[in-house]
Amino acid sequence: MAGPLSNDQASQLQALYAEMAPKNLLPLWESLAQLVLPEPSSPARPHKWDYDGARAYLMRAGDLISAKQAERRVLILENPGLDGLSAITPSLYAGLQLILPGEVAPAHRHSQCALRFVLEGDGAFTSVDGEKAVMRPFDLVLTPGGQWHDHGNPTDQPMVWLDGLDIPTVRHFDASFAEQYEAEQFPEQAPPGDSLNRYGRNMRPLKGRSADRRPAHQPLFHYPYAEWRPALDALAASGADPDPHLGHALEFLNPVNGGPIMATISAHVRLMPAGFETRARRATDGTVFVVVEGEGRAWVEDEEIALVPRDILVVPSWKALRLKADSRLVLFGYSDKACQEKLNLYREDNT
Ligand code: GTQ
Repeated sequence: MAGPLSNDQASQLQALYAEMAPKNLLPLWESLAQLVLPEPSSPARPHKWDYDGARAYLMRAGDLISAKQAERRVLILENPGLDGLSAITPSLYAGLQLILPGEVAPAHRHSQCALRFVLEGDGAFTSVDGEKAVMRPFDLVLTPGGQWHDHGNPTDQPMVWLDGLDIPTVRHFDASFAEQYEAEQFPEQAPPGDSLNRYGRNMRPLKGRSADRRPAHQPLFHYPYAEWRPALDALAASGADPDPHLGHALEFLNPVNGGPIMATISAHVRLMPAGFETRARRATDGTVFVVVEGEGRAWVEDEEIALVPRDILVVPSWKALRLKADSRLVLFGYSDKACQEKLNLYREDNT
């Protein structure tokens, strides 16, 4: 529109809007600039949850409701900018799940993809289509969409892990289906660790029925700390220069195609040597980080955030992140990069 509106024009337009609104018709020209942004302007805010603080509430919940009663006893980590949405970024969900000794979280399946990143305890399991992954600290375990899963804790210590799901993405597409299994646990189909043995070592079964048991597109669902942590150390020890924006960083892969771990979620780990300071980097994938080891500081734009082990930090889309390792710093991170790349939306800016 060339030039400002005359008073007469403006008042006639207001009358038009008022008449159209009850017919569910709206003028695009009043909102175009907010709908088609020149660059991302996330409603999500950077935020850090300290583990000990959140854990105290989770344990109180543990005294008040059983895993069975709750179906999943989880505290949702809701982004302070996404009130009421149960979302940590506009596309992703995060929660802290507690399973006490002897408890079972009953079998169900749903469209949503989930990852679990173990924060506390050693020896509980997630069973996926009847195969257990025995969970140890800082293991990554997947329950891809559509697969039956239950959790149980046969140990004498509480188990806590971070749940990362694509709940808001599935909600966005209006595509959620979920069902309970008829029994508490899905019947065992294979010994614990079977898929890891067959698909987790850069190999795959040459032949055999068991090769067909897992869904062909998603055979591997356990990425143990005992494997990913030494890989990062070896990289650091090799003399390779850390990436100036990331440090030494490795992405978890689906062995079928070398792509991201699940259809909607990507995950990675990174190691920054003591004293290392990254350059600022921004990307369109708002990312949830867990501090695995070490102490350091993050700057999200100008906000400084101290980091200690088990802290959970969310960095929204297109906010510049800079990290400094005060001691050797190891982070796990997950984001919707997998989904954005499929939609040709992903961008990063490494300045
Ligand atoms: O363990 O299946 O945090 O279905 C949220 C939804 C965990 C789970 C969550 C879920 C689960």
